[in-house]
Amino acid sequence: TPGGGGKMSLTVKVLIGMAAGLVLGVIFNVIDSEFINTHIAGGLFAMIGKMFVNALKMLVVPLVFFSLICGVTGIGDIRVLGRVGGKSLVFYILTTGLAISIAIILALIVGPGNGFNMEGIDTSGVTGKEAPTVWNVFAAIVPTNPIAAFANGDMLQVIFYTVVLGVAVLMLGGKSKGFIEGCEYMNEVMMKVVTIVMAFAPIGVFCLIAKTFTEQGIELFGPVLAYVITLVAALFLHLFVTLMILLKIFSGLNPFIFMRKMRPAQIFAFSTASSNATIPVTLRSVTERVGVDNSVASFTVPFGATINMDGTAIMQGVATVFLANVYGVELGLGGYITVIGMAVLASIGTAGVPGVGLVMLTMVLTQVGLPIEGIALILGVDRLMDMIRTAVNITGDAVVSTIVAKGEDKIDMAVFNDPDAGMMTS
Ligand code: DAS
Repeated sequence: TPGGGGKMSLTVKVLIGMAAGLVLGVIFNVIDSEFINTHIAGGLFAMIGKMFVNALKMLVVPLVFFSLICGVTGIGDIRVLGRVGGKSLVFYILTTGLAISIAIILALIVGPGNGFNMEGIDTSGVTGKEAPTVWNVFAAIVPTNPIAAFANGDMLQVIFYTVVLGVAVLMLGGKSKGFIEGCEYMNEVMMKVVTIVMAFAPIGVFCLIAKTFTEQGIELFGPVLAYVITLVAALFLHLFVTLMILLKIFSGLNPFIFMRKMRPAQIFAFSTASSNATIPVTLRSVTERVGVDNSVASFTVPFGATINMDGTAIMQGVATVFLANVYGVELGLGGYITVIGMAVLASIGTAGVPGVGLVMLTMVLTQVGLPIEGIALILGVDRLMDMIRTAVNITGDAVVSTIVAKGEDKIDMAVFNDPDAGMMTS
Protein backbone atom coordinates (compact mmCIF):
# COMPACT_ATOMS: atom_id res chain seq x y z
CA THR A 1 0.00 0.00 0.00
CA PRO A 2 1.52 3.38 -0.89
CA GLY A 3 2.99 5.16 2.09
CA GLY A 4 3.47 1.91 3.99
CA GLY A 5 0.28 2.26 6.00
CA GLY A 6 1.98 1.16 9.24
CA LYS A 7 3.23 -2.13 7.76
CA MET A 8 5.46 -3.98 10.22
CA SER A 9 9.11 -3.53 9.27
CA LEU A 10 11.09 -6.61 8.30
CA THR A 11 13.45 -6.03 11.22
CA VAL A 12 10.60 -6.36 13.70
CA LYS A 13 9.36 -9.51 11.98
CA VAL A 14 12.87 -10.99 12.09
CA LEU A 15 13.24 -10.11 15.78
CA ILE A 16 9.91 -11.85 16.44
CA GLY A 17 11.22 -14.86 14.49
CA MET A 18 14.38 -14.89 16.60
CA ALA A 19 12.46 -14.65 19.89
CA ALA A 20 10.01 -17.38 18.87
CA GLY A 21 12.89 -19.58 17.72
CA LEU A 22 14.73 -19.07 21.02
CA VAL A 23 11.68 -19.90 23.15
CA LEU A 24 10.72 -22.95 21.10
CA GLY A 25 14.35 -24.15 20.96
CA VAL A 26 14.73 -23.96 24.74
CA ILE A 27 11.40 -25.79 25.21
CA PHE A 28 12.48 -28.50 22.73
CA ASN A 29 15.81 -28.73 24.55
CA VAL A 30 14.04 -29.35 27.84
CA ILE A 31 11.60 -31.88 26.30
CA ASP A 32 14.58 -33.56 24.59
CA SER A 33 12.40 -35.89 22.51
CA GLU A 34 14.18 -38.06 19.95
CA PHE A 35 11.47 -37.41 17.36
CA ILE A 36 11.59 -33.62 17.78
CA ASN A 37 15.38 -33.52 17.83
CA THR A 38 15.63 -35.64 14.70
CA HIS A 39 12.65 -34.69 12.54
CA ILE A 40 11.58 -31.23 13.70
CA ALA A 41 14.68 -29.35 14.87
CA GLY A 42 17.21 -31.57 13.12
CA GLY A 43 14.91 -32.16 10.13
CA LEU A 44 12.39 -29.52 9.13
CA PHE A 45 14.01 -26.52 10.84
CA ALA A 46 17.52 -27.56 9.77
CA MET A 47 16.30 -27.91 6.16
CA ILE A 48 14.59 -24.51 6.03
CA GLY A 49 17.47 -22.83 7.84
CA LYS A 50 20.01 -24.30 5.43
CA MET A 51 17.90 -23.33 2.41
CA PHE A 52 17.82 -19.76 3.73
CA VAL A 53 21.58 -19.56 4.34
CA ASN A 54 22.22 -21.17 0.93
CA ALA A 55 19.94 -18.59 -0.69
CA LEU A 56 22.02 -15.81 0.87
CA LYS A 57 25.29 -17.47 -0.20
CA MET A 58 23.83 -17.98 -3.72
CA LEU A 59 23.79 -14.19 -4.05
CA VAL A 60 27.31 -13.43 -2.87
CA VAL A 61 29.50 -14.05 -5.94
CA PRO A 62 27.22 -12.53 -8.63
CA LEU A 63 26.28 -9.60 -6.37
CA VAL A 64 29.90 -8.85 -5.46
CA PHE A 65 30.94 -9.15 -9.12
CA PHE A 66 28.32 -6.77 -10.54
CA SER A 67 28.41 -4.29 -7.65
CA LEU A 68 32.23 -4.22 -7.67
CA ILE A 69 32.41 -3.72 -11.47
CA CYS A 70 29.97 -0.82 -11.03
CA GLY A 71 31.96 0.37 -8.04
CA VAL A 72 35.31 0.39 -9.83
CA THR A 73 33.93 2.00 -12.99
CA GLY A 74 31.83 4.35 -10.82
CA ILE A 75 34.93 5.55 -8.97
CA GLY A 76 36.28 6.37 -12.40
CA ASP A 77 39.74 7.33 -11.19
CA ILE A 78 42.26 4.57 -10.51
CA ARG A 79 44.04 6.77 -7.94
CA VAL A 80 40.82 7.05 -5.90
CA LEU A 81 40.43 3.27 -6.17
CA GLY A 82 43.93 2.86 -4.76
CA ARG A 83 43.12 5.27 -1.93
CA VAL A 84 39.89 3.43 -1.02
CA GLY A 85 41.70 0.08 -1.11
CA GLY A 86 44.68 1.33 0.88
CA LYS A 87 42.63 3.19 3.50
CA SER A 88 40.25 0.27 4.05
CA LEU A 89 43.14 -2.21 4.40
CA VAL A 90 44.88 0.00 6.99
CA PHE A 91 41.66 0.61 8.95
CA TYR A 92 40.74 -3.09 8.86
CA ILE A 93 44.14 -4.13 10.23
CA LEU A 94 44.16 -1.37 12.87
CA THR A 95 40.62 -2.09 14.15
CA THR A 96 41.37 -5.83 14.38
CA GLY A 97 44.66 -5.17 16.21
CA LEU A 98 42.91 -2.72 18.56
CA ALA A 99 40.06 -5.20 19.18
CA ILE A 100 42.30 -8.08 20.23
CA SER A 101 44.63 -5.85 22.30
CA ILE A 102 41.73 -4.50 24.38
CA ALA A 103 40.31 -8.05 24.67
CA ILE A 104 43.61 -9.42 25.99
CA ILE A 105 43.95 -6.59 28.53
CA LEU A 106 40.36 -7.16 29.69
CA ALA A 107 40.94 -10.94 29.94
CA LEU A 108 44.19 -10.44 31.89
CA ILE A 109 42.29 -8.22 34.34
CA VAL A 110 39.33 -10.63 34.73
CA GLY A 111 41.53 -13.73 34.72
CA PRO A 112 39.10 -16.40 33.39
CA GLY A 113 40.38 -19.98 33.80
CA ASN A 114 42.44 -19.35 36.91
CA GLY A 115 42.16 -22.30 39.28
CA PHE A 116 40.40 -24.41 36.65
CA ASN A 117 41.13 -28.15 36.77
CA MET A 118 41.10 -30.23 33.64
CA GLU A 119 40.16 -33.62 35.21
CA GLY A 120 37.57 -35.54 33.24
CA ILE A 121 37.58 -33.16 30.27
CA ASP A 122 37.61 -35.13 27.03
CA THR A 123 40.19 -33.34 24.88
CA SER A 124 40.32 -35.95 22.10
CA GLY A 125 39.33 -35.03 18.59
CA VAL A 126 40.80 -31.52 18.52
CA THR A 127 43.07 -31.29 15.50
CA GLY A 128 45.50 -28.47 14.78
CA LYS A 129 45.64 -26.52 11.51
CA GLU A 130 48.76 -25.32 9.78
CA ALA A 131 49.02 -21.51 9.78
CA PRO A 132 49.39 -20.19 6.20
CA THR A 133 52.42 -17.91 6.02
CA VAL A 134 51.57 -14.29 5.27
CA TRP A 135 53.41 -14.60 1.95
CA ASN A 136 51.22 -17.51 0.85
CA VAL A 137 48.10 -15.63 1.91
CA PHE A 138 48.92 -12.65 -0.31
CA ALA A 139 50.23 -14.81 -3.19
CA ALA A 140 46.95 -16.75 -3.15
CA ILE A 141 44.99 -13.55 -3.80
CA VAL A 142 45.87 -13.79 -7.51
CA PRO A 143 43.68 -16.52 -9.06
CA THR A 144 45.21 -19.03 -11.49
CA ASN A 145 41.72 -19.70 -12.82
CA PRO A 146 39.08 -16.97 -12.28
CA ILE A 147 36.24 -19.35 -13.17
CA ALA A 148 37.38 -21.68 -10.36
CA ALA A 149 37.64 -18.68 -8.00
CA PHE A 150 34.05 -17.74 -8.84
CA ALA A 151 32.87 -21.35 -8.63
CA ASN A 152 34.52 -21.88 -5.25
CA GLY A 153 33.51 -18.46 -3.91
CA ASP A 154 37.12 -17.59 -3.07
CA MET A 155 36.27 -13.98 -2.24
CA LEU A 156 39.78 -12.48 -2.20
CA GLN A 157 40.42 -13.94 -5.67
CA VAL A 158 36.97 -12.82 -6.91
CA ILE A 159 37.64 -9.30 -5.62
CA PHE A 160 41.14 -9.20 -7.14
CA TYR A 161 39.98 -10.42 -10.58
CA THR A 162 36.92 -8.13 -10.64
CA VAL A 163 38.98 -5.05 -9.71
CA VAL A 164 41.50 -5.83 -12.48
CA LEU A 165 38.62 -6.34 -14.94
CA GLY A 166 37.06 -3.06 -13.80
CA VAL A 167 40.31 -1.19 -14.32
CA ALA A 168 40.57 -2.66 -17.83
CA VAL A 169 36.98 -1.58 -18.56
CA LEU A 170 37.89 1.92 -17.35
CA MET A 171 40.91 2.02 -19.63
CA LEU A 172 38.66 1.31 -22.64
CA GLY A 173 36.81 4.56 -21.89
CA GLY A 174 33.76 5.23 -24.03
CA LYS A 175 33.72 1.73 -25.57
CA SER A 176 32.71 0.42 -22.13
CA LYS A 177 29.49 2.44 -21.93
CA GLY A 178 27.20 -0.44 -22.89
CA PHE A 179 29.00 -2.96 -20.65
CA ILE A 180 28.85 -0.61 -17.67
CA GLU A 181 25.14 0.06 -18.23
CA GLY A 182 24.60 -3.70 -18.40
CA CYS A 183 26.45 -4.19 -15.11
CA GLU A 184 24.49 -1.39 -13.46
CA TYR A 185 21.29 -3.10 -14.58
CA MET A 186 22.50 -6.50 -13.30
CA ASN A 187 23.50 -4.88 -10.01
CA GLU A 188 19.94 -3.62 -9.61
CA VAL A 189 18.62 -7.08 -10.51
CA MET A 190 20.87 -8.67 -7.87
CA MET A 191 19.73 -6.14 -5.25
CA LYS A 192 16.12 -7.07 -6.08
CA VAL A 193 17.03 -10.74 -5.58
CA VAL A 194 18.46 -9.77 -2.17
CA THR A 195 15.10 -8.20 -1.35
CA ILE A 196 13.29 -11.39 -2.38
CA VAL A 197 15.56 -13.56 -0.22
CA MET A 198 15.29 -11.15 2.73
CA ALA A 199 11.49 -11.49 2.61
CA PHE A 200 11.99 -15.07 3.81
CA ALA A 201 14.19 -13.90 6.69
CA PRO A 202 11.62 -14.19 9.50
CA ILE A 203 11.02 -17.89 8.81
CA GLY A 204 14.67 -18.54 7.99
CA VAL A 205 15.94 -16.90 11.17
CA PHE A 206 13.23 -18.64 13.24
CA CYS A 207 14.37 -22.05 12.00
CA LEU A 208 18.10 -21.30 12.44
CA ILE A 209 17.64 -20.08 16.00
CA ALA A 210 15.16 -22.84 16.98
CA LYS A 211 17.52 -25.54 15.68
CA THR A 212 20.54 -24.02 17.43
CA PHE A 213 18.83 -23.69 20.81
CA THR A 214 17.20 -27.13 20.59
CA GLU A 215 20.76 -28.47 20.38
CA GLN A 216 22.45 -26.00 22.72
CA GLY A 217 19.70 -25.17 25.20
CA ILE A 218 20.47 -22.43 27.67
CA GLU A 219 22.49 -24.79 29.81
CA LEU A 220 24.54 -22.93 32.34
CA PHE A 221 27.97 -22.71 30.81
CA GLY A 222 29.37 -24.13 34.02
CA PRO A 223 33.15 -24.16 34.18
CA VAL A 224 33.61 -22.00 31.09
CA LEU A 225 31.14 -19.39 32.34
CA ALA A 226 34.04 -17.06 33.17
CA TYR A 227 35.27 -17.42 29.58
CA VAL A 228 31.80 -16.71 28.14
CA ILE A 229 31.23 -13.66 30.36
CA THR A 230 34.67 -12.20 29.58
CA LEU A 231 34.27 -12.85 25.83
CA VAL A 232 30.77 -11.37 25.60
CA ALA A 233 31.91 -8.34 27.61
CA ALA A 234 34.89 -7.81 25.27
CA LEU A 235 32.66 -8.21 22.18
CA PHE A 236 30.07 -5.73 23.46
CA LEU A 237 32.83 -3.30 24.50
CA HIS A 238 34.13 -3.33 20.92
CA LEU A 239 30.68 -3.24 19.31
CA PHE A 240 29.11 -0.46 21.39
CA VAL A 241 32.15 1.57 22.52
CA THR A 242 35.36 1.18 20.49
CA LEU A 243 33.77 0.98 17.03
CA MET A 244 31.32 3.79 17.84
CA ILE A 245 34.12 6.06 19.09
CA LEU A 246 36.11 5.37 15.89
CA LEU A 247 32.99 6.08 13.78
CA LYS A 248 32.40 9.39 15.58
CA ILE A 249 36.06 10.47 15.43
CA PHE A 250 36.75 9.55 11.80
CA SER A 251 33.35 10.20 10.19
CA GLY A 252 31.48 12.47 12.60
CA LEU A 253 28.31 10.45 12.02
CA ASN A 254 25.81 9.77 14.82
CA PRO A 255 26.60 6.28 16.18
CA PHE A 256 23.03 5.71 17.43
CA ILE A 257 21.54 6.31 13.97
CA PHE A 258 24.27 4.16 12.44
CA MET A 259 23.61 1.22 14.78
CA ARG A 260 19.87 1.37 14.14
CA LYS A 261 20.49 1.30 10.39
CA MET A 262 22.85 -1.69 10.71
CA ARG A 263 20.54 -3.76 12.96
CA PRO A 264 19.08 -5.95 10.16
CA ALA A 265 22.56 -6.91 8.97
CA GLN A 266 23.64 -7.64 12.55
CA ILE A 267 20.61 -9.89 13.03
CA PHE A 268 21.42 -11.77 9.81
CA ALA A 269 25.05 -12.15 10.89
CA PHE A 270 23.96 -13.43 14.32
CA SER A 271 21.48 -15.88 12.80
CA THR A 272 23.74 -17.23 10.06
CA ALA A 273 27.10 -16.94 11.92
CA SER A 274 28.59 -16.21 8.49
CA SER A 275 29.98 -12.83 7.38
CA ASN A 276 30.12 -14.08 3.80
CA ALA A 277 26.46 -15.14 3.74
CA THR A 278 25.57 -11.74 5.23
CA ILE A 279 27.43 -9.73 2.53
CA PRO A 280 24.21 -9.09 0.53
CA VAL A 281 22.47 -7.66 3.61
CA THR A 282 25.53 -5.73 4.82
CA LEU A 283 25.98 -4.23 1.33
CA ARG A 284 22.28 -3.29 1.07
CA SER A 285 22.26 -1.77 4.57
CA VAL A 286 25.48 0.22 4.07
CA THR A 287 24.36 1.64 0.70
CA GLU A 288 20.57 2.03 0.98
CA ARG A 289 20.28 2.78 4.72
CA VAL A 290 23.56 4.42 5.77
CA GLY A 291 23.98 6.18 2.41
CA VAL A 292 27.50 5.02 1.50
CA ASP A 293 28.06 5.25 -2.27
CA ASN A 294 28.22 1.86 -4.02
CA SER A 295 31.55 2.82 -5.59
CA VAL A 296 33.09 2.50 -2.10
CA ALA A 297 30.86 -0.10 -0.39
CA SER A 298 31.02 -2.56 -3.31
CA PHE A 299 34.74 -2.94 -2.55
CA THR A 300 35.01 -2.39 1.21
CA VAL A 301 32.10 -4.64 2.25
CA PRO A 302 33.14 -7.92 0.55
CA PHE A 303 36.81 -7.07 1.25
CA GLY A 304 36.00 -6.58 4.95
CA ALA A 305 33.85 -9.71 5.15
CA THR A 306 36.90 -11.64 4.04
CA ILE A 307 39.85 -10.01 5.81
CA ASN A 308 38.32 -8.09 8.70
CA MET A 309 37.16 -10.08 11.73
CA ASP A 310 37.30 -7.98 14.88
CA GLY A 311 34.94 -10.28 16.78
CA THR A 312 36.92 -13.35 15.87
CA ALA A 313 40.21 -11.72 16.92
CA ILE A 314 38.58 -10.81 20.25
CA MET A 315 37.61 -14.46 20.77
CA GLN A 316 41.19 -15.53 20.03
CA GLY A 317 42.54 -13.05 22.55
CA VAL A 318 40.18 -14.08 25.34
CA ALA A 319 40.48 -17.82 24.56
CA THR A 320 44.30 -17.63 24.62
CA VAL A 321 44.32 -15.92 28.03
CA PHE A 322 41.70 -18.40 29.30
CA LEU A 323 43.68 -21.45 28.14
CA ALA A 324 46.99 -20.00 29.37
CA ASN A 325 45.37 -19.66 32.81
CA VAL A 326 43.85 -23.15 32.62
CA TYR A 327 47.22 -24.69 31.80
CA GLY A 328 49.11 -22.34 34.12
CA VAL A 329 51.31 -21.04 31.27
CA GLU A 330 52.82 -17.55 31.57
CA LEU A 331 52.81 -16.14 28.01
CA GLY A 332 54.46 -12.80 28.81
CA LEU A 333 54.34 -9.62 26.68
CA GLY A 334 56.18 -11.26 23.75
CA GLY A 335 53.68 -14.10 23.74
CA TYR A 336 50.69 -11.78 23.63
CA ILE A 337 52.24 -9.65 20.86
CA THR A 338 52.66 -12.88 18.88
CA VAL A 339 48.99 -13.69 19.55
CA ILE A 340 47.95 -10.24 18.28
CA GLY A 341 50.06 -10.59 15.13
CA MET A 342 48.83 -14.12 14.42
CA ALA A 343 45.17 -13.24 15.00
CA VAL A 344 45.36 -10.29 12.57
CA LEU A 345 47.12 -12.39 9.92
CA ALA A 346 44.82 -15.38 10.46
CA SER A 347 41.75 -13.16 9.98
CA ILE A 348 43.16 -11.94 6.63
CA GLY A 349 43.75 -15.48 5.43
CA THR A 350 40.37 -17.03 6.22
CA ALA A 351 36.88 -16.52 4.86
CA GLY A 352 33.87 -15.39 6.90
CA VAL A 353 32.08 -18.70 7.37
CA PRO A 354 30.69 -20.43 10.50
CA GLY A 355 33.29 -21.83 12.85
CA VAL A 356 36.33 -20.37 11.07
CA GLY A 357 37.27 -18.65 14.31
CA LEU A 358 38.07 -21.98 15.96
CA VAL A 359 40.26 -22.98 13.01
CA MET A 360 42.20 -19.73 13.41
CA LEU A 361 42.42 -20.30 17.17
CA THR A 362 44.33 -23.55 16.61
CA MET A 363 46.84 -21.54 14.50
CA VAL A 364 47.24 -18.95 17.27
CA LEU A 365 47.58 -21.52 20.09
CA THR A 366 50.13 -23.52 18.08
CA GLN A 367 52.16 -20.37 17.51
CA VAL A 368 52.43 -19.63 21.24
CA GLY A 369 52.91 -23.26 22.27
CA LEU A 370 49.60 -23.72 24.10
CA PRO A 371 48.05 -27.22 23.85
CA ILE A 372 45.24 -27.03 21.29
CA GLU A 373 43.37 -29.76 23.21
CA GLY A 374 42.18 -26.91 25.42
CA ILE A 375 39.83 -25.92 22.58
CA ALA A 376 37.67 -28.88 23.68
CA LEU A 377 36.75 -26.76 26.71
CA ILE A 378 35.16 -23.97 24.67
CA LEU A 379 33.76 -26.04 21.77
CA GLY A 380 30.40 -26.43 23.49
CA VAL A 381 29.71 -22.71 23.70
CA ASP A 382 31.40 -21.75 20.44
CA ARG A 383 28.31 -21.83 18.23
CA LEU A 384 26.60 -19.13 20.30
CA MET A 385 29.84 -17.14 20.64
CA ASP A 386 30.32 -17.43 16.85
CA MET A 387 26.91 -15.84 16.25
CA ILE A 388 27.74 -12.85 18.46
CA ARG A 389 31.25 -12.32 17.09
CA THR A 390 30.01 -12.52 13.48
CA ALA A 391 27.62 -9.64 14.21
CA VAL A 392 30.66 -7.72 15.54
CA ASN A 393 32.67 -8.64 12.43
CA ILE A 394 30.17 -7.20 9.93
CA THR A 395 29.64 -4.10 12.08
CA GLY A 396 33.39 -3.49 11.87
CA ASP A 397 33.17 -3.86 8.08
CA ALA A 398 30.31 -1.33 7.94
CA VAL A 399 32.11 1.18 10.22
CA VAL A 400 35.29 1.14 8.10
CA SER A 401 33.23 1.36 4.89
CA THR A 402 31.51 4.45 6.31
CA ILE A 403 34.76 6.05 7.51
CA VAL A 404 36.46 5.51 4.13
CA ALA A 405 33.39 6.80 2.26
CA LYS A 406 33.24 9.90 4.46
CA GLY A 407 36.90 10.57 3.67
CA GLU A 408 36.06 10.43 -0.04
CA ASP A 409 32.91 12.54 0.49
CA LYS A 410 30.86 9.62 -0.82
CA ILE A 411 28.07 9.48 1.75
CA ASP A 412 24.57 10.73 0.93
CA MET A 413 23.71 12.43 4.23
CA ALA A 414 20.06 12.77 3.15
CA VAL A 415 19.87 8.96 3.15
CA PHE A 416 21.74 8.69 6.47
CA ASN A 417 19.36 11.16 8.14
CA ASP A 418 16.23 9.59 6.64
CA PRO A 419 14.94 7.08 9.24
CA ASP A 420 12.95 5.16 6.62
CA ALA A 421 15.69 4.98 3.95
CA GLY A 422 16.03 1.45 2.60
CA MET A 423 13.48 0.19 5.11
CA MET A 424 12.14 -3.25 4.24
CA THR A 425 8.46 -3.68 4.99
CA SER A 426 7.79 -6.85 3.01
N1 DAS B 1 31.66 -17.05 11.66
C1 DAS B 1 32.81 -16.22 11.28
C2 DAS B 1 32.33 -15.12 10.34
O1 DAS B 1 31.53 -15.42 9.48
C3 DAS B 1 33.47 -15.64 12.48
C4 DAS B 1 34.10 -16.71 13.34
O2 DAS B 1 33.99 -17.92 13.07
O3 DAS B 1 34.71 -16.29 14.32
O4 DAS B 1 32.80 -13.96 10.48
